[in-house]
Amino acid sequence: MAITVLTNAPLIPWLETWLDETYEVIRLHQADDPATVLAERAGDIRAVVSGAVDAALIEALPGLEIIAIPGVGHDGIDLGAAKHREIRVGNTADVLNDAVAELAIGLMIALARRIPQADVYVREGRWAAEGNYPLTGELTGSTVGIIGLGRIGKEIAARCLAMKMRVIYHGRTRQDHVPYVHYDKLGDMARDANWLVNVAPGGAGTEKLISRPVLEALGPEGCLVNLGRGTTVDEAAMIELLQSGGLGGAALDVFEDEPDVPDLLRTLDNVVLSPHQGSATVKTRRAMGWRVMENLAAHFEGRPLLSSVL
Ligand code: NAP
Ligand code: 8YV
Repeated sequence: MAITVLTNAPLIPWLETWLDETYEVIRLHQADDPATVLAERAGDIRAVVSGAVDAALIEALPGLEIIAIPGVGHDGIDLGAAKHREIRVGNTADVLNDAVAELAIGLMIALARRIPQADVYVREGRWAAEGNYPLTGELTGSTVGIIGLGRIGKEIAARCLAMKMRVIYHGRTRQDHVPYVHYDKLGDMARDANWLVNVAPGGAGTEKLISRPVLEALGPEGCLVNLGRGTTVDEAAMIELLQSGGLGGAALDVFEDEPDVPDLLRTLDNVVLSPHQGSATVKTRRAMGWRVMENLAAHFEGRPLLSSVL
């Protein structure tokens, strides 16, 4: 008999197909009456493929053995509830590092060189009408402070070195085997950096970590790049400082209330916006989908998961 898997949001098409080829899939988000579906089928469900699983859903599924996240971040999963029930939690760590690091560099260059704004300048005929676009900044020779020098952070650091930047980092732990200066205090790093690039995870431990004082320490010439989670930044303070000139610029792939982006942010010229697409390449999303399948197969065959949180 086929193993039953629950999903509660659309997944990449390949993963939807692969799941259908291997498992019985219950798609809660497509059900007319999700509560009835859950009441009738809860006992059959052995796996959930989702990045959003709360304690109530875990409690509603007495046969749940594994949560397979189609991403690396686990801030959408109630890990406490999963641990309590000894439910395994797999993720797609590592397969997306390069794609996310690549977008980080892309956003930095786009912001420093005002690429989106200059593109509009040409398209609107202003080059011919008004003359050359104003001079911009550049990355070369500046200092980048990475918040969260983990799997993705290290790939960003390597690419920043190639851009001839100096790399420093902040995290809760000093890492012995990296050639970058560690800062215990984020505010101190912000003061010493021209760029802050955040790839720390979301969740309670990092809520508004990039606070108003941190942004003020980064200052009028400083730029923030956020690919971690929107919750890690005091978004209201960031917008205010971007508007008043207290912060030089921001390039943002993640937001507090996705997919809603504050109107004010969308009007600012010193900002580059990206719709949470760090891992959103064909190659990487395929690899992430495949990792979900590998984690499920490993679990049901009694092997260790290929990448896991619990
Ligand atoms: P990782 O290897 O676990 O690295 C996370 C880093 O964050 C670690 O170096 C950790 O260092 C640091 N960190 C954790 N809590 C912290 C805190 N309270 N203060 C300061 N630093 C802290 O994770 P990863 O695979 O690189 O992924 C990182 C995050 O990137 C994910 O959780 C996700 O939110 C985000 N992400 C975004 C996209 C996108 O499309 N934009 C794609 C993938 C991932 P310490 O333990 O020493 O503090
Ligand atoms: C994706 C991400 O947006 O992996 C993560 O933590 O934020 C991104 O890769 C998402 O998880 C895709 O499902």
